[in-house]
Amino acid sequence: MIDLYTWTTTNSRRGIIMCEESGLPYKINWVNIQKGDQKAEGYEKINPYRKVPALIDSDGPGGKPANVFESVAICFYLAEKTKKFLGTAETHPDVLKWSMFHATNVLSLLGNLGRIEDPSILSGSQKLFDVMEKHLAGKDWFAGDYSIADIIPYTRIAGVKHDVLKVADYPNVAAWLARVGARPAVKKAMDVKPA
Ligand SMILES: N[C@@H](CCC(=O)N[C@@H](CS)C(=O)NCC(=O)O)C(=O)O
Repeated sequence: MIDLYTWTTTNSRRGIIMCEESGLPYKINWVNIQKGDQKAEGYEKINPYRKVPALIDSDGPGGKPANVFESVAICFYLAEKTKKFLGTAETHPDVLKWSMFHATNVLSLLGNLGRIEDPSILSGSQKLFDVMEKHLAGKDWFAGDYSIADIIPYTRIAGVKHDVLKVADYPNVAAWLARVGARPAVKKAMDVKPA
């Protein structure tokens, strides 16, 4: 069983989507970061950085419990565990490079868009959108079939709300976003709410 520690934010939902897509049994433990649950005694054993999401897999490698924090690490961990969403031998290099493109550029820069007043964040984000728009021309997914290279950026791009940078101005990215959002696992993960 996988215990997922998460909340309703962009990074949190990435973890939920990956659990849902993996098809493995998992339980959500809501960590209300607005109320400060991440500061509770003991949570540092689940994530020393005291952030969500994180997981404990009771059936990790060698049948021993495994602890994983960082939403992108959760995507890689569950993809490797289930041997899903990592591409074929041929497309695996593309899955790796686009996953890391998103992890190291898209997640960080777009996370600051509209939050920090710095023109380089807008111009940098526009450059990322130009790259994605060009790459997705004539393609359904970032790297062959649907993979973690699509799961990793989804919630961040879905969350873009900006006066100048609009996803609708990038039709290939907008169509990709709709395709990912239409997946039953993604819909379920985006809708689940704390009781
Ligand atoms: N790079 C981390 C970022 C995690 C993160 O920043 N989580 C936020 C919610 S989106 C959080 O836990 N905030 C609570 C806090 O900072 O106290 C990941 O992708 O997992």
